[in-house]
Amino acid sequence: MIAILGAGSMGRLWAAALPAGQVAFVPRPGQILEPVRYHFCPFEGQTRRVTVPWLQPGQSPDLLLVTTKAGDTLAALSNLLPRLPASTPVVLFQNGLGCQQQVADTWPNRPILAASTTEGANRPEANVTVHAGQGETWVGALNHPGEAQLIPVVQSLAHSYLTLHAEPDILSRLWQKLVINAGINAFTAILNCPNGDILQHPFYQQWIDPLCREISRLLKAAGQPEQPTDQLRARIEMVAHNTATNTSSMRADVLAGRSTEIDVINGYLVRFGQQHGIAAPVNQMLTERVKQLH
Ligand code: KPL
Repeated sequence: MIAILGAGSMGRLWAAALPAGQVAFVPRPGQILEPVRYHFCPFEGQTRRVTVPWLQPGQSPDLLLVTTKAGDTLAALSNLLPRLPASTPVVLFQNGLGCQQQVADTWPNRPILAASTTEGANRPEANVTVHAGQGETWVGALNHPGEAQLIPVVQSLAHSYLTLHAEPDILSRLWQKLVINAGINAFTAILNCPNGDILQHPFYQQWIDPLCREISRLLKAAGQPEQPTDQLRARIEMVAHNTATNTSSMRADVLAGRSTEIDVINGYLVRFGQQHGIAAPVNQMLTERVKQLH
């Protein structure tokens, strides 16, 4: 049994992609225990109905996928983990950086792993989940106990129809994704436009090079492969171009009146810079501007 903590778009995508009967959502305290029912629109093929039960008291999953928002993760796990065996592997699907290290530091003896995914899913209506973009998922260990669990975890997730890889350097993957999100998400939220539209906007054109210069210095300080400003900009723009009509997760959060993940994206880069004596005023400015939208 695979338990999923977080019944948002990503949690519902995995619940639909794994074999029926092998998945359950983890209820929040006090939650009504009616199964979760929704229509699932796969990337290709026909819409189908999915029913996912809740994990019952006393049931012990073989694996826990955590698909909560970064800001909710530590509190949700603090509630749940005391009730799970210390050997249950935990796979974190959060965006950005910061939250994963917090979890690994809080539970150093549990097998903690992280996933970085390019799968896209959204919920145009409460009971509809759309697999909007077909991608790939990389899973890697964040701590020593996680390393021993990497292959069994990947094998059990490989029963889904999604494409999965074991990643020996998951931190690098997370940094690479952070760079893309740091260069797209805040701009789309501030400018209130789809990903591709930022490219022509004077605000984006004014700040993208200074932003990439900051990110380039921060990557170096993080021990990541050095990437010059123009290469970073080219990568960001390629993704913005390939996802031109998408509403970014951050813009979607702002439009829905939810809090955004700015603190684990550009906000993380600001804090990382402070720890390493690197000024990050453009990341700071983007963080502040997005927070004003909350
Ligand atoms: O990951 C994304 C997000 O919206 O969070 C991008 C790559 C920007 C695609 O929309």
